[in-house]
Amino acid sequence: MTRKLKIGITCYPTLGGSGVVATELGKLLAERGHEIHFITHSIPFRLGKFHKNIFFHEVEVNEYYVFRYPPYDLSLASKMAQVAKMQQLDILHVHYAIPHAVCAYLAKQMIGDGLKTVTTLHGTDITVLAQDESLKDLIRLAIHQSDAVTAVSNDLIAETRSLLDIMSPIDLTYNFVDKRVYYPRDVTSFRTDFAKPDEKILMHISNFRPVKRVSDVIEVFDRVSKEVPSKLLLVGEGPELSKMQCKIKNMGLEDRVHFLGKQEDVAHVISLADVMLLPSEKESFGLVALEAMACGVPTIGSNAGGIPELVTHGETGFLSNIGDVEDMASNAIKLLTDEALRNKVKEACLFRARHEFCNDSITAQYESIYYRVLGIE
Ligand code: GMT
Repeated sequence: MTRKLKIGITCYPTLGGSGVVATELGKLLAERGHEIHFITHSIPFRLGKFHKNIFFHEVEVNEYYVFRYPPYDLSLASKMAQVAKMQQLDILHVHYAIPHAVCAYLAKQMIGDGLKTVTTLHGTDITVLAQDESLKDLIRLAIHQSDAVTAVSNDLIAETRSLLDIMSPIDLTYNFVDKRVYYPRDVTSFRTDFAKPDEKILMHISNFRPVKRVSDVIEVFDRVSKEVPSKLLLVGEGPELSKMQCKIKNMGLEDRVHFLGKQEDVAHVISLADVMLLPSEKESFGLVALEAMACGVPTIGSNAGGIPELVTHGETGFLSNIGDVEDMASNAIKLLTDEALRNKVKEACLFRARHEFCNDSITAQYESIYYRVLGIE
């Protein structure tokens, strides 16, 4: 029987796709009998109910009065070392390079080589932060000092190599969804809250940062709604939200747009949609497009970063150049007005999500990386 491992996981617990992936991975590894220790500043928001084999260790910052900025990173590194020692961790798996991979390196210095570290790169830790000359060397150091490095798309691997001049191996581990959670839900009873029976629903879910180009979402919807009776549901919150509210008002679209704020039960919400819009400027993977795909909802968006590795143009969605809202709108109109095409694309979405991005196979890939760094083949 393969040895069960003790694995520490650090991620951003309260926001973003990287935190979701890290938390879901922890839950799945725990189901497979491994002991999981989350080391984070708060309980990961997707953790939910009590789980066998999962423990949570809270990182508390030291607020000593001489500190102008309480050093969270040092508290995290100390906590990692403390938990690793107390729980005899085999592996520390950190998600997002800054500061987590640097903290893992420090923890390893405190514990010794018995503790192996794995870093998963998620996107903006490379595509945005590694462009910053003041952080570049630090990120490169953290990557070189990890016992294994994984990235969520081939595009991100290529970006990491070119931006940081990294030659060492990087494993590809795509994002995944739990097929027991993400499947088309019956939402007939609450669909009527948002749209009439003859109206289509377009949806966008994000953290409303400039990189998501929410303004393009509105431009696309404006064009679509002139041709197809439809509503736009905006899910999530973030810095661009109020600007987008103004834009919607100025364009006279208020009656056709609903803001749903942050939502917990994403599979239910996504099942309301006929189309997901993801016109991002940068996107290393695009977890929301996979969540949509698994619920049978195709994505119309940009061909940025890793999106084309996930969305097959013409089969499970339609991709255009960044900012080409005319093309995105014409693809959406084509899809929303052709029922046969919509059904075909929906089937292709369900098949691809289940077969290519299935929780079982991606969890097994992470497991084999852990065994490899531990020298257990
Ligand atoms: O989508 C975001 O901006 C949040 C960000 C994060 O760090 O959580 O997402 C990144 O990681 C996700 C999980 O691997 C990927 O699916 C997203 O594509 C990636 N975001 C970007 O590259 C902008």
